Amino acid sequence: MDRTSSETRGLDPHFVPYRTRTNIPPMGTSGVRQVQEIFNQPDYLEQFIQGIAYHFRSLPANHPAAGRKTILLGGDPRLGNRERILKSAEILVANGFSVLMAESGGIASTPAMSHAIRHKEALAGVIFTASHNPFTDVGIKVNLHDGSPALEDTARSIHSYQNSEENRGYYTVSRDEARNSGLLEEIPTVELYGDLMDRIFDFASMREAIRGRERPLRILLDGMGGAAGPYLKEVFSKRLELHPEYHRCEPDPYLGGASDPRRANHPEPDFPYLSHLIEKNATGEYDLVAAYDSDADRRLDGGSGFWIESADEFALFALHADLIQLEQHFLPSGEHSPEAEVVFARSAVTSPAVDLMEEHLRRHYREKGLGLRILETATGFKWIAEYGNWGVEESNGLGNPWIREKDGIFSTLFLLKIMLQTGQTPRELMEEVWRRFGRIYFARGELSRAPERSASDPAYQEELRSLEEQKERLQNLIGEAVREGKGRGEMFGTLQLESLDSWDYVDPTGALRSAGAATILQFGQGNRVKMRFSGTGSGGYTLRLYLTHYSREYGLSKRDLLSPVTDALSHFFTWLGFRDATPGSYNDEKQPEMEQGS
Ligand code: G16
Repeated sequence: MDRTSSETRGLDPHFVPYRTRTNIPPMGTSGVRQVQEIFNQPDYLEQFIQGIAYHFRSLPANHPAAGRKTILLGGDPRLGNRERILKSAEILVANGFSVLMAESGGIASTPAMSHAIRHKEALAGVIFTASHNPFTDVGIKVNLHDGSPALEDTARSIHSYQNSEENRGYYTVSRDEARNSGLLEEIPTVELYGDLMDRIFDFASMREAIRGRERPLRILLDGMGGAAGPYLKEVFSKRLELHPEYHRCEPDPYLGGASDPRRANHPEPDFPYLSHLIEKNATGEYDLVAAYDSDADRRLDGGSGFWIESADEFALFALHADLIQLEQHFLPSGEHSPEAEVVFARSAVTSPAVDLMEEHLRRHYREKGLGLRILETATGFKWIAEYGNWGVEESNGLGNPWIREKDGIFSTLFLLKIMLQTGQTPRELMEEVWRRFGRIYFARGELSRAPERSASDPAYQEELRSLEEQKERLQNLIGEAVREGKGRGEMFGTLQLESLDSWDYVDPTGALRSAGAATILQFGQGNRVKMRFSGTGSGGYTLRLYLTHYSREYGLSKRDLLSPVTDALSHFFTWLGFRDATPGSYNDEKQPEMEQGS
């Protein structure tokens, strides 16, 4: 491997051999996530970052970002991240890169980082976040020069540099040296993000509409102790001159919860983790309510006692997309679509709410001289980013074409813009969509086992191995059932299993694929279940279950409608011969019934 180019910039990088070398795991759905005890082992971070440096140092001359030397660093505020970011800066500077670090010690949201990478025309960004995982997990995402998350090819290359025989130590400079050389600087990601949102939503016109209201808006925003807070305050208070109630909007090393690892908070914007907000929204006193995960790329929006599911909100946005001139991005001369078609993407396992609007959207864009494509991708927003980023996924993530990541705050602002424009509440807006196009009832559940021991317990590795075996057995049982067509025609509870298939994903280049991206179970009476293993855990396994049921009637009780399916699934796994865990914890168990009022 070549010597560091920092030597030519008057720095004096030194080489430090690793005391211990670890086998760094490959990236999963979205970067790498590990329990902190493993991540904090001596030289783990160093080996990780040095591997990233080797990858970016070795880009071929014909790479679109070849010649660029700037890497952005930032992340969520979880315990230890500020120090990890600075340590990484020392290593990257020693490797010949210049580093731009998010302000306030590196705390930044993933969408703001993604935007800043493009804005600064940087080579890449390294984002320190384990997203919805509690503070006891550490995670790192790598984003490319266009701001999008690294795809499989980059992930594989980084993984091989991290674990290569030649990666025996890391280069570093002192913190002072890095700063004094001018190669480590801070950037104002909050301001850059605020400017972008202003351009998209035209804050001046929104302020005017806000001033014209008879009654001031009541807004409640929950940052879940993550990176969202400073961005929320910038756009809602400073730029829109609103006065929201901010809950957990100070970046917090414990992500809005207890410092005791056994009671750590789960910073995921979904019903099981938002009892406080659910209660407040139920009073009906708030026009707009929202929560964000630790890196603010996902959200849950609602208001006036009502909650909007992610894919439903995407359908709502599809109906009002002219308000943000969406089609500009897909014009023939636009950025994403040489074929002049507007691309609406969604992960295959999410609710196909937007598909119900296909005819309407096709007609709408035909009048503008544009085609339409609605397509399904594998799970992981990186696949949606590849298509221009206008898409939605199963875990409350939604993207926009201005940023190559999902972006929670964008959604809340868009919802607010539509509310101001139409004078309608979130419930009225959603009911209009359902009335016109029908409703997909959607729920997420899981079948999972997590290690009960802590990583410092000597028997931890043994427990992990045993859980890995369970996972393998479950994988094999499902695989065998799909291959041999087992279970077809059988009754599970009150439902008959009509088909059982495996779905593979191939990306638009045809070069990258995700085999077995989902298993699809079609039950009778229009009940469909898709399932896949989570790729963001840090031990144990989680088989995610996604349930859908379509109806023209939108006011039914979701729980009643889906309970035969949850029951059928329990029977199915027992019938398969898998008894180590049973499916449970459906997100809608804690979801307030929102069917009344139809
Ligand atoms: C990432 C992906 C999402 C996915 C989520 C959970 O988000 O971009 O599409 O739903 O992980 O993935 P899994 O089901 O594999 O656990 P984030 O915000 O966690 O980076």
